[in-house]
Order: sequence, then structure tokens, then C-alpha cells
Amino acid sequence: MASSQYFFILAIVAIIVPSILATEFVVGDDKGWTINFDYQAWAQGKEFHVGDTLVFKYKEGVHNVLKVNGTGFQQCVAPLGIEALINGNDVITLVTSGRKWCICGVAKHCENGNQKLAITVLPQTVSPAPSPVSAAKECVKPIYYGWMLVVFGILAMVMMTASMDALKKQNEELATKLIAVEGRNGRRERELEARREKEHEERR
Ligand SMILES: [Cu+2]
Repeated sequence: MASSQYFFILAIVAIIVPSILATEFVVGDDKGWTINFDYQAWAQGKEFHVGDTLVFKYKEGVHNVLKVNGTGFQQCVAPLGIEALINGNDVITLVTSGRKWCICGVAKHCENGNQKLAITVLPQTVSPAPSPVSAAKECVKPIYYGWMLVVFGILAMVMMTASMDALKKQNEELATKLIAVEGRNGRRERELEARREKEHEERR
């Protein structure tokens, strides 16, 4: 059916488009996540938006990534109980706008090696409902809430259009049937009338 094909294509577009629009930043580019690199200079001139991703590349075990707040960034201290990213290919999705801070928690890499990154995340350019600026302590949350809403909105709209199309078609079919029935009834009535007239004349 045409409407289900239409639905399918739109669903795919709704899922793929956000991933095309999002930018992936490899922190430190070729140098990756390491000591003695100017991450402030690296971040300068770059525009980070909600939905973009940061990739921290380093040799596993040598460094890690800690999401901290402004104070943690300044003092190179991570709040207690915070979980470090340790894979060496750590992807952080920027979920909310505002200032975000990440440091390396290994040895004195942050204090002495300047292994720290501070960025400002701007609201999503396309999303109708950007997340409010928050002084959140964390860089990430696992899902793109904004995009989920957009995708679900589009899906709901498509489903509504599809069901409306189906209803319209049904109505049209019913209307044609009704016309056919009316036509038949009319004919029958005319026939009856004719028969009655004939009988009347015969009786005379
Ligand atoms: Cu380190």
C-alpha cells in the first residue's frame, strides 16, 4: 500500500536526519586525549550544539575521562562517586546546553599536564524545544530527548495522515456504493410505477 511505504520512508528519514546534522568532535583531533595539549585553544572557534558528540581517544589505562563541574575543572577534582570513562574511545553525547567540563583523573594529568576540557554547548539549531541552560554537573545523559520528541512527533503525524487517507478512501467507496444503490432503487421505483400504470390501463 502506498501509505505504508510513505510511512516507512518518513520513519527512516526521521531517524537518519538527526545523526547527519549532529557533529562528532574528536577531542584534540590527531593528538587525542592526552597531557600537554591546549584544549582551550582546540575548543576555541568550534561550535558545540546539543546532539553533537565528543570522542575522547587515548590508550586504554593511560588516561580516563571525568565529567565535572566548574569547580572540579578549576581544582582538578572530581566529585565523589563519579564514574570515569575508561575505554580509550569514549563517546559523550552533548544532551543539554551550557558549560560542560571534563578532566582526566589519572595521576596529576589535570593539574600538571593541563588535561582538561571546558566547552559551551549551544542549543540545538533545529529542535523546537531546546533544553534549558543548566549548571548540570554532568556532560551527558544517554539519550537525545529533543530528537526523540521530534521523531515521535513526525511518526504520529504520519500515522494520522495515513489513517485519515484510509478513512477518506472508505468514505469515497461508501459514497459510490450509496449512489449505485440509489440509482438501482430509482430504477426499481420507475419500473413499479410503470407496471402500476399498465395494470391500471388494463383494468379500464
Ligand atoms: Cu590523563
